Amino acid sequence: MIRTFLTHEVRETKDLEGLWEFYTMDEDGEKACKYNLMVPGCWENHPELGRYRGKGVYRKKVILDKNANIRFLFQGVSHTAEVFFDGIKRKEHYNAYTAFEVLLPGIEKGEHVLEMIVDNSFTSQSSLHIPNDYYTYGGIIRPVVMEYIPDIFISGLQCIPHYEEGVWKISLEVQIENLLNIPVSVLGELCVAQTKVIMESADVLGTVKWKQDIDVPGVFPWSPQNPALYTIKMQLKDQAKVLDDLIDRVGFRVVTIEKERIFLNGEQIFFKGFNRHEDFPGSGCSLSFGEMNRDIDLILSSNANLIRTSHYPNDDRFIDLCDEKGIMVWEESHARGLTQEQMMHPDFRKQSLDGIEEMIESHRNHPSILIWGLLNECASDTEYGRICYTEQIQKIRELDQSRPVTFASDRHYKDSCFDLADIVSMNIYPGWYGEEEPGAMADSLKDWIQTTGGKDKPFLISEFGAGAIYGYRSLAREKWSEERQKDIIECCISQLMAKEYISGCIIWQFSDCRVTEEEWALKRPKSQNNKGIFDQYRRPKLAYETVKILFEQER
Ligand code: ADA
Repeated sequence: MIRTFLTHEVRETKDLEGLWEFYTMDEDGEKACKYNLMVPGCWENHPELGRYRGKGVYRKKVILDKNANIRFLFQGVSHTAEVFFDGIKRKEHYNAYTAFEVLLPGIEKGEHVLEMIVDNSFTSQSSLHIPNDYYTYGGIIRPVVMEYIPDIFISGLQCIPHYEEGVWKISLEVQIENLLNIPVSVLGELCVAQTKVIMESADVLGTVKWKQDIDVPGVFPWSPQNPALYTIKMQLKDQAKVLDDLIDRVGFRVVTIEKERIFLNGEQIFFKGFNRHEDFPGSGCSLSFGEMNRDIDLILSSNANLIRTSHYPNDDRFIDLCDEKGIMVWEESHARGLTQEQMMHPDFRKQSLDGIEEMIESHRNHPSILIWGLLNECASDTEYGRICYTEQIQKIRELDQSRPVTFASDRHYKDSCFDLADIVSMNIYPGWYGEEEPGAMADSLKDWIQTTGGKDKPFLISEFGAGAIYGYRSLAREKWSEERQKDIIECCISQLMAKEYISGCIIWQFSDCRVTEEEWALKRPKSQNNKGIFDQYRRPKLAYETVKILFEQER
C-alpha cells in the first residue's frame, strides 16, 4: 500500500510488499549472511542486525505475465540504492526519504530478478546522512510497487488550487510520456468533483505537458475543522479506449501571508505543533500504517494542529492521513545541523537540490502541506551558507509558488538569511539548554529580527522543549525528570502563545527517538533524544496532559 487510496483503476500495479531475500555484504563486496527481511522495513528490526551499518543486497524474483514496459516505484530506500534488473545496473539513488523510479521498457514475459544494493554507512559520498541526533536506519524503508506501463502513459499530475472571484480553481499540469519513436494521438479526460474536462487531443512524441486552469464550482474548502478532499481522476484515451490513468486527491485551500500573519483561506491561523521523527522501536523509521495512524490520533488528542516533518520528507501515507484528518504540515527537505564546512561537501549541492525536487514533485498535491522547509539549523550565518540557502529556496520557488518557505534557525542574533524566506522560524530552548524566560527570550529575538531581512515577516518558534526519561519522577524536579519537562513545556507554551507577534509554536518533539551512536549516544541517555512528550513506545509523559490543556486554548 503506497497511498491510503487507489491511485490507478486502469494501470496494472503490483505491491511488492513481503519478504525479500537479504544478504549482508562483506568488505570485498561479497554476499555474507543470508536473511529474509520484510519490505518495507529496516534491517535493524532483525535481531542480528540491530546496529548493522554497511551494505546489504535485497533480492526479489518478479514474474511478468506478458511482455511489458515495467516501472518500479521506490518510495524510500535508506540511504543509498543501486538498482539491478536481471543483473544489469539500472539506477543509483541517494537519500532515504524521497521517492524514485526505474522505468524499464520492453521487458519480456517470464521470471526476472530485481536486486538492490543498499548502503546506510556514513561514507565520504554522503553529505546529508551523517551521524546525527536521529538514526539513519538501513533498508527498503518505504513501499515498492511494480507497474505495467502502456507505451504512452501519464507520468505526472500537478494540481494547485487557488481561489479567484468567489470560485475555486485548479492550475493543472499533466505530463504525458510516449515510449515509442512515433507520434501518437491521444486525448485526456479529467474529473474532479462535479467538473469534467476534456484536455486537448495531441500528437505526443517524447514528453509533453498539458497545462490548463479549470474552475471547480461547488466544492468545500479544506481546513483542519473540515478536511474536505476530492478525488481527481485523469484518464488518457485513444478515441474510445482508456490507455492509462492516474488518481490523486485535491483539497481546496490557499495559504497567504500578510505582514506578520499567516492565513488559511483568509482566516488567520496559529500553529500548535509537534516536531516528529519517523521512529518506533521494532519498526525503526519504517512505521506500519497502523503505527502512523496511532501517531496521528495522539497528535490530535494533544490538541495540536500541525506537524513539522523534522528533518526530512515523510512517508506519503502519513501525509495522506494528515490530509484526511486535518493536520497541517510543515514538510522539510532533508538536512540537520550542517556547518559551513559540511555544506561545502562536494556532493551537498546536488544531493540537496535533488532531494528538494523529489520532495516537491511527489508531495505537492497534498493539501495538508502548507509550508516548505529546508536546512534545519545549518550555516545560515555564513557567506557560503547564504549561497546554499539562496539556491535551495530559489529551487523550491521554481517548483511551487503556492506555499510559503521557511527554515528553522538557531543562529540567534547572527542569522543572515531571513530576507530569503517568507516566514522567520527560530529554535529556542529556554529552561533546558539555558535559563532564559521564554517570553523575554522571544521578545528580544523579535526585536533583533526587526533589524534584519526578517522584519515584518511572520515569526514561528519552530522548536522548544526539554528532556525527560519516561518514568523518572522526582520531587526535586531535576533535569531529565518528567516533572521538570512538564514545568518547562508549560512555561514555554503559556508564555509563547500569549505573544501576539508569534504565529505558532512547535514542540520538540512528539516522541523520543533513537540517535546515532557516533557522536551522539553519550549526550543522549539510552541513545535516545528524550525530549518527546511521549516516550518511544508512545507512552505519555507528565507533560502530555499539560500540552493537551494549553493547546486547547484559542489563539
Ligand atoms: C535542535 C535540532 C533537533 C534536536 C534538538 C535537541 O534544535 O533541530 O534536531 O537536535 O535541537 O534535542 O537539542
